[in-house]
Amino acid sequence: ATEAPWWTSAVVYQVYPRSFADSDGDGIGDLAGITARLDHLSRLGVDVVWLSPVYASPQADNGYDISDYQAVDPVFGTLEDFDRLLADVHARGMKLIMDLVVNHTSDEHPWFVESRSSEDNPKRDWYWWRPARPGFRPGEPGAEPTNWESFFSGPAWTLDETTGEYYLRLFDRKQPDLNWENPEVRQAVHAMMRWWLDRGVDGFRMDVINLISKDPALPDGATTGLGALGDGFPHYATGPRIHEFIQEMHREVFEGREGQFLTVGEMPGVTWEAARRFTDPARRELDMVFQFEHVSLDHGPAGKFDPRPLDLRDLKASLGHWQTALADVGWNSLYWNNHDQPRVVSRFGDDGKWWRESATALATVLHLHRGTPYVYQGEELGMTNAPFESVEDMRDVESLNYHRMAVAAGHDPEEVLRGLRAMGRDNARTPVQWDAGRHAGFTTGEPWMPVNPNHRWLNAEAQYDDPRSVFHHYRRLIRLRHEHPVVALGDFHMLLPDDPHIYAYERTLDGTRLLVVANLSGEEQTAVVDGDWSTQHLVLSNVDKVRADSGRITLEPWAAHIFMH
Ligand code: ISL
Repeated sequence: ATEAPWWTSAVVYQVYPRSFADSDGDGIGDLAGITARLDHLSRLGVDVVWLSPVYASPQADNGYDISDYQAVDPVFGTLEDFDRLLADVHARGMKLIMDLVVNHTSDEHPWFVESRSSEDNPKRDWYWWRPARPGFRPGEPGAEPTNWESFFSGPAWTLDETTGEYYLRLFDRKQPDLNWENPEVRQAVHAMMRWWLDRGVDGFRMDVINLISKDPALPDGATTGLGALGDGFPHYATGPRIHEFIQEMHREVFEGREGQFLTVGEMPGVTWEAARRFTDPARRELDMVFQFEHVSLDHGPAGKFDPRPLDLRDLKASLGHWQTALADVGWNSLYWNNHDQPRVVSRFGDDGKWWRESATALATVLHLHRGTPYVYQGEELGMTNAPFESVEDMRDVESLNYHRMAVAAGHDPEEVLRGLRAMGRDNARTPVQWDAGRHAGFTTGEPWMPVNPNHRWLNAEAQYDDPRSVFHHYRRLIRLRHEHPVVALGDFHMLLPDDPHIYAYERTLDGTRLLVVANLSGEEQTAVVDGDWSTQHLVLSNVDKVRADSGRITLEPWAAHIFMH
């Protein structure tokens, strides 16, 4: 057996630069703002910073629409600001990974500007161009080359007047999909990646990387009842050449420098079977992937904006299954939150009466699994969803498009708003709450998106001096992973799978046994588990009084305990 890679005991912290910290008062977070707040990350004890996109971008999707991969957007600063941030991160013993968004570019990227200019432009084939559907005139309803629906509502194709052809864009109209079938595209991406690695970055989080191989026949998707649009997912996700493309990327970019970097592929809809292949070290593809099963369990029949309550048994079955599936081969990533998900304390916890308890209980449950945990900015403070009054308070292209189209299709506007309030991505994007002052210490100007009014009591400054705070709980969880190999590497065994309120599991490594038992409900529970689990073995809890006697454990609302012997 070889030694476990460094990232098996690491914790990653995601920074969404727009909302992290603003240094120049323009109301938008920036690189110098991050550099000025690195103490926060050192105190927390994380190992890696994942920086969401800071590249040049028209910001149609907050930087996930890139117009120059080798430049920093002026809104975030300069390349010099970036180099300073990277140097300071390294000086503190942390690493920094970049967001790699190469399924699509901005429509303002020079590659696309050229590509759209004429049908015989040398870069025409760098994107997916197709004529209108036979028998339809360009622009007519239904004339799109396929019936695929965009992630951001409506058809996945946009007509370009220049040539009268359509281009594929699985996300916004300003995010045309690159054609990875074309080797020049792949070479350009590899060269760009090497440029960043040579600059000193420590790896990449790869945006929707399982979408880069499409079935070149572009078949229509199955239609599901009412809507005229079809589900293209089976034809553009984890397509025929996906493993080939990722292995080629590994060879072209990382070969000979293995072990230094971290690669994590974001993969909506990925199955555990595919995830095993992507993360099997022998296949030389990726270190880990972000899967979406556990953050889809509360989606209703009409999708993510039709939420229903989570059944804890489903969550345990799902995460437990991924633990087992990637036990002998591959590696899991662990997350509740990122810039696309509502805040976990509001979603699966209780952001009212049991705010602190539920935020820390959920953190405990996640962080003691086997895998690499990701903390999204503000999660370590227990930040909550935002009190959006109307759609005017929202900024996200996904939410705005969905609202417009759902209302136009005759849905009840109040219902639409309810879905957006619960599940909208803007919940994750309100500014980080540093202190109780004006705009939470995020900016001296007008923030691009209002700060949550609860920053008066929910903020970093208030938590630094409070040992019971959410912040210090996260800090302790991170330290446990660093100090105890059983947390990083131990085998996982789910306990009490049928209990609707208790999340419990064991981890074992060599002679060490570790028990996590958490009450994810607002009522007292009793857990009965095998083994000599008593208070003298307690390692960490989020409540002051713990009652445990030979495996009979009383759990106050949202109590979460870790035992070890
Ligand atoms: O939140 C979603 C929409 O319902 C997800 O499906 C999301 O769009 C998907 O996870 C892909 O996300 C990534 O790529 C998008 C970008 O908008 C997201 O912010 C990014 O994380 C397009 O680049």
